[in-house]
Amino acid sequence: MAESLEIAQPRCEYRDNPLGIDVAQPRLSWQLVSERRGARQAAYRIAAAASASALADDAGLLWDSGKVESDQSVQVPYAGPALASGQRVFWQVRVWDDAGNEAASAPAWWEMGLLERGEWQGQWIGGLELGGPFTTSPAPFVRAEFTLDRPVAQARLYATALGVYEAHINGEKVGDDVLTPGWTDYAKRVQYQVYDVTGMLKQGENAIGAILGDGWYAGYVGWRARQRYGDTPKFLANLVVTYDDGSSDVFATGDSWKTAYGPIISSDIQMGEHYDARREMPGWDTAGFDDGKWRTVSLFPDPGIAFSAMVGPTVRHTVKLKPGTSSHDASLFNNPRWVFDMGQNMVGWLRLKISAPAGTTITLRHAEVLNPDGTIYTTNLRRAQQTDHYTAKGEGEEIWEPRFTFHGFRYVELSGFAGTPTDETLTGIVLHSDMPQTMRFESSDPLINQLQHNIEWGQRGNFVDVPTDCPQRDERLGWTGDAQVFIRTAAYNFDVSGFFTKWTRDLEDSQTAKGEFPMVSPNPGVADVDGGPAWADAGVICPWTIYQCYGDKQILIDRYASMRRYVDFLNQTSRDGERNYVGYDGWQGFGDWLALDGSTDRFGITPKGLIGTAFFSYSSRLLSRIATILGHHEDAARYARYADTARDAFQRVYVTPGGLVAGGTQACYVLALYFGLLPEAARPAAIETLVRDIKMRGNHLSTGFVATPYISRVLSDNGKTDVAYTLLKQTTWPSWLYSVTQGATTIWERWDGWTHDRGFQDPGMNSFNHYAYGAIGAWMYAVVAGIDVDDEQPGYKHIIMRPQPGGDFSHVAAELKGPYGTIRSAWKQNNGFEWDITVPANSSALVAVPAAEGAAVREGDGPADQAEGVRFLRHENGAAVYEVGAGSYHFTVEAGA
Ligand code: RAM
Repeated sequence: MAESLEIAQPRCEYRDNPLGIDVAQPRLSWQLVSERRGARQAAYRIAAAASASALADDAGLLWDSGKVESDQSVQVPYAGPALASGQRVFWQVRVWDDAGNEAASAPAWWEMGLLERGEWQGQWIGGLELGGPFTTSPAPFVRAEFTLDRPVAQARLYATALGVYEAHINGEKVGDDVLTPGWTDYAKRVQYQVYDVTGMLKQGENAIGAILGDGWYAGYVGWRARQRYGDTPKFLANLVVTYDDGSSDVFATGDSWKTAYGPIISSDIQMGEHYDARREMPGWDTAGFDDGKWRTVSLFPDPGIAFSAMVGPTVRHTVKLKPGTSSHDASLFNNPRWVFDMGQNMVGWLRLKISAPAGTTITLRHAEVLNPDGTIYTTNLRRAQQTDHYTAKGEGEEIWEPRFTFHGFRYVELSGFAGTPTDETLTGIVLHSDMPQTMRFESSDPLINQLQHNIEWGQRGNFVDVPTDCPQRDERLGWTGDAQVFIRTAAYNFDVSGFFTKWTRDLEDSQTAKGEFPMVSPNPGVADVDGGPAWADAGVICPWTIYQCYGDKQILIDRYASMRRYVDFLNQTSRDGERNYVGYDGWQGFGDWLALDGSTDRFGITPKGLIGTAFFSYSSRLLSRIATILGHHEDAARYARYADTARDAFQRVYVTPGGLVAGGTQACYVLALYFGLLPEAARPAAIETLVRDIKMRGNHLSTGFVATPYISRVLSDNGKTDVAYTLLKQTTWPSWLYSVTQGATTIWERWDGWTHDRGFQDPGMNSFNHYAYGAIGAWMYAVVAGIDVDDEQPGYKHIIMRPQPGGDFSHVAAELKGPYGTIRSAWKQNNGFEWDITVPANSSALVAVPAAEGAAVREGDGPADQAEGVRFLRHENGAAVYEVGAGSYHFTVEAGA
């Protein structure tokens, strides 16, 4: 393949062959695969057709881009005629590279969803009983039968719920998604799913049904009562059947459907599920089932909200885990309790396999940690029960798992089981939004590798249709601050493009008329409206980060109006650029949340006005850049002015002429430096003061949620990489590795979640799976491994590869599957420095090889500056800097050079 060209990964709207999208001009992307140095795309041609055969014949096309001389291979918008609901488009791209090679992608397709709300037929249906603010009701089953009298060519199920649903056809669950349709602000919008169910239907009698759960709509959300959006779950489905003869029928939910309550006695995301297998209704989802005792469903008026096709991935089972050690506690007479260790703080549930007499109820309680006596510690769950009960039917081996709940846990207590559990009794089922994993980071330090593992698992467990703070206690909310803090790291580890495209829309849905972004989104009315500094700023930072990491301009266009409304709100409620000034009567914010900076409360002692003014300047600065990118030049000037005014206010109010920053915490210096808020002359003193504070604390940080993501970068960007490494490698708290040394398998909410002398921190706020502090990941990948974006050519079109070795690592290897292909950076350091990199075809990189001025840098077996595809630029900050085209390179610098 060496010199040749291949085209891989034809994708549409970030997905492979997406079924059911509602973007009018879907964006198409592909990757060039070539090992030739400098390989670039010279031109492309996209052909799109209404059928696979038309595409193959290249005749009667829907759209032909023609040969376009361009190197754009990511997010090229479809520009053919408007597309209709349900229309499938087959497409293929042909590419010419700069050496005249030519290749085509495999044919791919996308299919449109139901584009107009009016195209949905039928009515919202549900069960007969309502729960109350504190009482659950059983899960309704709904069903209908229908006859197909002609051969079926194609069938699609379009389905959604207010609540959560599991659809069934002819005895089988439709698709492999769970917790559909996901969580949005149900007062404004609901997502729907589309399934190809052609193979599930048969000529003759057919049955369709669904099981409905309370989900986020009617169940407990946050720490408030149930029923945040509505009192009972509701289901709407359209089964569109197209026959061989081209005619079609729609079978929709409505008054011909029947309902009954079955084995799911109660089901709630936070509380857990109770399933009584004796109440199963075998065959309820097959034709011919006797539903004589079922009642006609309840019909509900249409809420008049927007319907949206899925943008991000749905939630699925991704990994199975087997418990390791178990311990047996017979203290309860006749009711032994077994405690199992899953070996991993995970999110999902357990699959139970047992044989027990009818009526035996097995209880599974889930917890993240153990008490010193080996029992499970559940105090930090607050009100969330995360307890499942299974009542056996007594018919031999029974296998069960819950449907409409999830638990955050590592340990599980099994009780009510008379026998002795075996290896087969429990299986951990991990679930989360099924984002492709994109990062691999490995180093010579096992503790750092475990930290990386913990960051990844924190993301798995907390990306369940929305980015949540934690997955276990009675919270599990889309905290905007947490998401903002972690998004940069998240976008390395997994492909979160679709996930955040969806959630930034949620953010806009939850924006107030005044322009405030809330502290949680979706906002089920659990918290005040203005999220405050660093929380509300998610509304600007998150779209910007998706643009940086995926080159997605559309997200900036789509969110632009809401970002403007927000920054205008900041401006209107500021005083001469100062925000959250003394006397401001709005929300002051969460401060540097959970900082251990000497304060005794969780808000930290960093002045809130300082944080507010700093973020006002930062968000205005980002918006000004966004306005420039989108060509809104007047806006760009206006928001740059806001950013300057806030910076001036910051200096006026908080900075002394000698470069001291009021408040004096690490956070004060970190924000001032990272956001560029200091006069140039004051920077060196500020950096020294920050370093002095770190040293004075015995090489510990004192920052909380807000400043921690930036502290290492501030250090390494200002000649203090060694100090950043000292912090990274610190194993006593507060530090990233402290929890690792305590056996953590996810990131803790608090630096001191558990300590030898004090035991557990305040149980009211002590999660062991909170991704926020995992934000160190971005620094490890960008600075330790040396893979970073270039804002001028985002989405890794141009990569900044600038590793800054240190911290006694002898090797570090990272791989990132970016929009152009896999970027690699692997360095070794013992006698000299060796560095292997790969720059994907059709991208390029700035490569900074750590080397003293004048040192001989080699690439392959010759001097680097003479190597093919390598151009020397300059020597700066202890590195020889080159510009390279696509390809794999091997750089070496001799020891002592
Ligand atoms: C807690 C959440 C979250 C944080 C807020 C301020 O309740 O868990 O992490 O952002 O408070």
